[in-house]
Amino acid sequence: MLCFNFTTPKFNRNPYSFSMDLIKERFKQKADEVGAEIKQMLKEHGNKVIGEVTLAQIYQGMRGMTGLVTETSLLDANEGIRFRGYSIPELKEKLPKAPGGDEPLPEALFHLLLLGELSSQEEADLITATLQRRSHVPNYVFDTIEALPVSSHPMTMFVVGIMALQNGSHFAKSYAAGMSKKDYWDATFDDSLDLISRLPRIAAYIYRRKYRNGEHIEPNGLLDWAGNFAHMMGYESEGFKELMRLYMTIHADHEGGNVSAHTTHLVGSALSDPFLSFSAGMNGLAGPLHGLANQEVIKWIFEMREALGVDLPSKDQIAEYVKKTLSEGKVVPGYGHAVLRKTDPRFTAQMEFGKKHMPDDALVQTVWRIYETVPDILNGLGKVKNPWPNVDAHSGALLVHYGMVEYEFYTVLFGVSRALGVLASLCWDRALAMPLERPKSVTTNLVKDWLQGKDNIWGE
Ligand code: CMX
Repeated sequence: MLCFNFTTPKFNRNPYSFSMDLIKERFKQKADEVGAEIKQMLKEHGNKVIGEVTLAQIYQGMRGMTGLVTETSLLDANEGIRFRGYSIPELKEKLPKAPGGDEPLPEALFHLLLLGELSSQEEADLITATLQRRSHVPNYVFDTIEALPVSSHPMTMFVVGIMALQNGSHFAKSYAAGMSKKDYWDATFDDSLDLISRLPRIAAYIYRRKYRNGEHIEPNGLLDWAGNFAHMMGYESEGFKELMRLYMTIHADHEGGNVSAHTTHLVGSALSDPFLSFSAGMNGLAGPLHGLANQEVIKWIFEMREALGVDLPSKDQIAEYVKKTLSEGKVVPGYGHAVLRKTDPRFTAQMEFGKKHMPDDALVQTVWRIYETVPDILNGLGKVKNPWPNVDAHSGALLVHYGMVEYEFYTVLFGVSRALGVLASLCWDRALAMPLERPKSVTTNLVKDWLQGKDNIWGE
């Protein structure tokens, strides 16, 4: 448990910087402990074999191939995600909340991901205040976004905004000035905090530029990170703020192998600074098989409702439409997963939110009917390994309920949240001095030679 003593003379700064200094110190202490354990573990067990790699795996997206260490979360195929050992229902209960709110504060999740410890309310509030304090976005970042056509996809604007921020990277500046390896983690930590503080401002700017005639809303320094994000986008209801707190918490991390997390880690392994690494991860999130699926889901539901001419299609109508989608050689967005083999608990958490706040909403009910219909159909195809819904199957309908109908923006929301997980992981990568990632690849000709029994084919 962290302890904050504002009168300690060691830190003659404002209390918020003081608290982050303590969190930073605690992080470094933990990372040093874990680093020493790993060193010893590798000395004793470094040659132990973890699994085998099949030919199918190297051709088929490395499914199930353990090849990474990510400290912040772990995904079980049947149970779903655990953040530092805590399931989503446990986090909903244990993480601090905003005043009067029921949903967890994402900044408290960040504390957990970073330190592996639940935060007190006071600690969460101090992180909120720190993020507020660091949230200034220089004008040239907005100017850079403005240089793009307003028709650009919001994810393109988001990545461009992140890249414009890179000019302020502590890591890049310190590296250029000859920073020692032992200080990499420190500059990564500062860049990560700056990014997390500023992303909501950039995202809200993009939203208001593209969908609200460029009428921007100043931040409210009294609100929590997600609440302020909702406010800057122009959503003032407590319901939407609560949704943003839940949304930002459950989308934050999904262990290390998913495209956005793995890309951030991979690019970071070249010592690209957190801005370069995170923006690379966001380019991966913008793919329709990953984060863009959230826009695809609601687009698909809107198209279905329009084609059928009803607000709440029956299960039979949904089944017909699903079959049509499949017959056109398309996937059913929001269903399936590379690792999960059951309903995603992130879907369930959103379903519970829907039942509590908007049980009679026709679009939300449509999502539930799709859930009752699609798994059987996908199962019937005989090839889909996971017929159950993932996180993206539900999120759009909740957003539409509060008036956010601009579904092209949805992946940006996912991206703001994902920063919490992948940047906490990047801090760990640097603190544990993770090396350049560089797996071996082969050619099909080499594989064919190997199958014909040629010796010494892998260059051993
Ligand atoms: N609809 C139709 N077909 C599907 C399907 C779906 N929802 N999910 C999987 N399949 C198909 C695959 O396309 C594949 O078909 P082919 O053999 O013809 O190529 C077959 O079933 C086997 O695929 P799989 O092993 O079950 O799934 P993968 O691990 O290869 O892919 C995923 C996982 C998520 C890309 C896939 O399920 C999919 O495309 N889902 C729809 C898109 C989606 O919702 N993505 C979001 C995932 C969560 C996130 O990252 O945000």
